[in-house]
Amino acid sequence: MNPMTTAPLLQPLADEQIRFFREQGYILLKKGMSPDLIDAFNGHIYDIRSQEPVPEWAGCDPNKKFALRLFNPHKHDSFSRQVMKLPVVRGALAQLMGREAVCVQSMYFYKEPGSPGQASHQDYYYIKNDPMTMIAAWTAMEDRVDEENGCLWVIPGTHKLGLLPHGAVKNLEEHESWTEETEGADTSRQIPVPMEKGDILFFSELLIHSSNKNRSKDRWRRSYVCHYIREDSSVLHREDLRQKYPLY
Ligand SMILES: O=C(O)CCC(=O)C(=O)O
Repeated sequence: MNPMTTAPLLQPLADEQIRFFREQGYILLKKGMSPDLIDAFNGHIYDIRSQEPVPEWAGCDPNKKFALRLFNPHKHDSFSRQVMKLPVVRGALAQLMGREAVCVQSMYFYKEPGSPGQASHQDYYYIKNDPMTMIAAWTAMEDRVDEENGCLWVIPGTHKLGLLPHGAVKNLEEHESWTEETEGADTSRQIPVPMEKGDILFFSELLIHSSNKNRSKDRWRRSYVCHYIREDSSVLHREDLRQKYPLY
């Protein structure tokens, strides 16, 4: 017997779930990340912005240290990279893409009470990649992520529409002004995706999705969102996202 073996990839998704993703453009993996790991990661991210001075890469408005988001922590911080490489995420992505994924972007959202959400959009509009293989993994970092504190909303099946035009955000009370909004989408078909701590939502780069304002009094809506492409894809337009991070 050969005592050496390469660790096999996890295969957390059943065939039926992979079919659901192909049909609807998303799939929710319940309890994908352990609450202990999330608590440690939330604390670690808090510590990064609590440093004096805040490291340059994590820079922010000094009066709003825990607002909006931390952009691309995986490029600078090994804990963020480890969470980006979670074996269950790596395995699910390989199942959905047909071969291994690499990471190109990460975002840690604070979404503090009272803060606006992000208007309907398709991620491909912001990150053009060829061939089109990008999938996001959006992890809930709070006990409850729901309509009150600004959960994600998706329009099932819209990943089959191709890229739609995007224009100015229409409702600035609800949504951040610095983003753009899909035009011509039938938002009456959108559904909320309530999540619990550690649930991971995988969704296609063409799926129309959004989030609303955090209307809770005191519940944050932290999330860690990483974007992955198939290892043989290349990011074409965004120079800042060209570096591919393997998941092993
Ligand atoms: O978390 C949110 O509110 C929006 C995130 C999002 O739309 C994205 O990562 O593409």
